[in-house]
Amino acid sequence: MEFTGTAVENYKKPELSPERKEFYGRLDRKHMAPLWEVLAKIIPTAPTPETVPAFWRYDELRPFLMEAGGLLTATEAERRVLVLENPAVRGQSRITQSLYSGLQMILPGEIAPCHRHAASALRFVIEGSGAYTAVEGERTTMHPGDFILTPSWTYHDHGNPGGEPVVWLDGLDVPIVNLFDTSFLERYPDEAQPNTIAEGDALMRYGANMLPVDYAPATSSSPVFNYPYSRSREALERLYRDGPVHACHGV
Ligand code: 1HN
Repeated sequence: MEFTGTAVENYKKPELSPERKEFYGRLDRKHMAPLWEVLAKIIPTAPTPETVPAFWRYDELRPFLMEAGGLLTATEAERRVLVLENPAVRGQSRITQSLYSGLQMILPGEIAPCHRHAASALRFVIEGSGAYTAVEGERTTMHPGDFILTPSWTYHDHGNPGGEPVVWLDGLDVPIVNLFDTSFLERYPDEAQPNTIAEGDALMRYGANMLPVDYAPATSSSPVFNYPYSRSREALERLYRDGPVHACHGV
């Protein structure tokens, strides 16, 4: 798309005479403002992103995460997460204008209690195995590289019955949901939800190139909520071997 930007680019704010200034002052007291004073700012001739490129090194962040592990439990914190804040919008709990992100850790024996919220989450497992995320009655064990979804308004909790810390990257659409003033959360009455569905059920039922004959989706969310790295990796390696490999994107 090309920004020809004729109308607004040529737009100049009208002179600020004492008479006008006085008028704007009276508007201000009635919670009004003249558009011609802000038009160029609220609708520029080309996108002017507020957030900036930034880079977090896991090596540098990891010790802080471990320190947080010694300071408070996952239950106390509800979620033990260090939020990645874009340097240009500190304090707004966002990594880009539209996305929240953070590094979460769960230690052996811990439970991050069950809740659901309007925001949707995705997770990339970074380190450790043996912890699980449970979504709507089904657990999935986390391994590095796994991609896990918890769609909007699905009950989810995390637990670590294993022997090592497990760390993952969370991504949520919180800033988008907040933009519409529609963010809310509900806690499950117990710390963990009952484990009612066998592990791996969703992947077999909906992710094996088949669907149940009477399948009628209740929501627009994917019923598959774990994309195990072992499978993704196998597919990527095979595609890489067989080609074609895109010069830019690889496979
Ligand atoms: C949340 O529910 C999780 O379930 C992680 O692991 C991060 C950030 C904001 C709001 C809810 C989780 C979150 C969150």
